[in-house]
Amino acid sequence: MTESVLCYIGLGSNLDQPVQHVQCALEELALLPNTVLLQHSSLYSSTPVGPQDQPDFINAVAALSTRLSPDALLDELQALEQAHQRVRERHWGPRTLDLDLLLYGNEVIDTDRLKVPHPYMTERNFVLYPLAEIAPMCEIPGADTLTTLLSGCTLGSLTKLQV
Ligand code: ROI
Repeated sequence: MTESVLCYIGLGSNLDQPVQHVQCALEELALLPNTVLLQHSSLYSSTPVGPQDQPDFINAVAALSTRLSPDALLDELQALEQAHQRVRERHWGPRTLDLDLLLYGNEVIDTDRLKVPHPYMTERNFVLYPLAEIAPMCEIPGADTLTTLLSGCTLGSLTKLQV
């Protein structure tokens, strides 16, 4: 077991009452072993990146303090996705719940199973804006500051929900 590490998780859902899936997943993250849910962003709706013939997504970002190793945390996240009946029908297609390990402290991880920082996080408005809401000064290893990244990333259709 490692020291406590500050992690950020990206949540996304666009099937079967996505707001409920994301809210429920936030509660489940708070129950993970050796982990504390510190904070989470508002929920946002966003048009899909990738194939457009799918519903809009609900997205959020959560901050965790965890003693789980990166792989153990990934195991827990994948178990939660499975518990939400996640099925991968097609690449970049719709999903009931997606839990992405965005950041694990300031570690850079590049294994077959896990890439941290999450490879696309620096270009996705549905990650950067919720992340900035809870951690405006957060550092992304190997990337520009969040402020700089945001200045190059349009808000587009991203809308904060009042839920
Ligand atoms: N698009 C949006 N807006 N939000 C997501 O969470 C999301 N997740 C994905 C793909 C299909 C790439 N597009 C997305 O995995």
